[in-house]
Amino acid sequence: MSYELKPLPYSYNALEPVIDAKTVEIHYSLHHQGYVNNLNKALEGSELGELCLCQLLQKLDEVPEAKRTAVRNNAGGAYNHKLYWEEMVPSERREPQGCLLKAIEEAFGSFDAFKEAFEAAGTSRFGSGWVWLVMNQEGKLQVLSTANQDNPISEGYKPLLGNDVWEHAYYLNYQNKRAAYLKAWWQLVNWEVVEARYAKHKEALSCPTCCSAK
Ligand code: MN3
Repeated sequence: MSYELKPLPYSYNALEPVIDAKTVEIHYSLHHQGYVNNLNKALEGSELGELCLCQLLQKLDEVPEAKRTAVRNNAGGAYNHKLYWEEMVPSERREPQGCLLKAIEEAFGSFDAFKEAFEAAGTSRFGSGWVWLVMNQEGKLQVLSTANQDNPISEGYKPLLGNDVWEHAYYLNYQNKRAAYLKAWWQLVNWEVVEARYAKHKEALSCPTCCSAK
């Protein structure tokens, strides 16, 4: 069994003007596809390939040492980008509502304060990585960032929203202005998707959205 790249849920130019079509095309068809290909290569002939991406990332310590780094990087890359494409799409609403909004206000004081914390964590991530809104094991919300293609799920958190702060995500348009990309990116977030993730994780507090992640 092998992992597959799911079709992008919109056209390459659907995220313009915040993210240009060329960036989306390269990001999806070369970077994301590359992680999927390299994961399949790393797991060739291994039973681990039966696991969904999220299970794989939760069981990194069970991956044979010789393959662990390749699996960590490429299963992470495959899963992170899947979450990323799915949580963006033009939608009418630019703010969370309901239970998620309440939880954000409880954790950060306000939606604006949350955005500030998220942007600050993304800006200060040194080198390549991701910034996340996660749910911790007590069901509370936190902002954190991870290096490279690490996903918070490997540390017991549930990812609700993640922004890619690798230069490949923004460099054509924003060059070295990562903070400007992080600020503009709010225009793309589909809060309905984030709310659905939150509801699912809240309900299950165990293995979440992930099992459809192949
Ligand atoms: Mn990327």
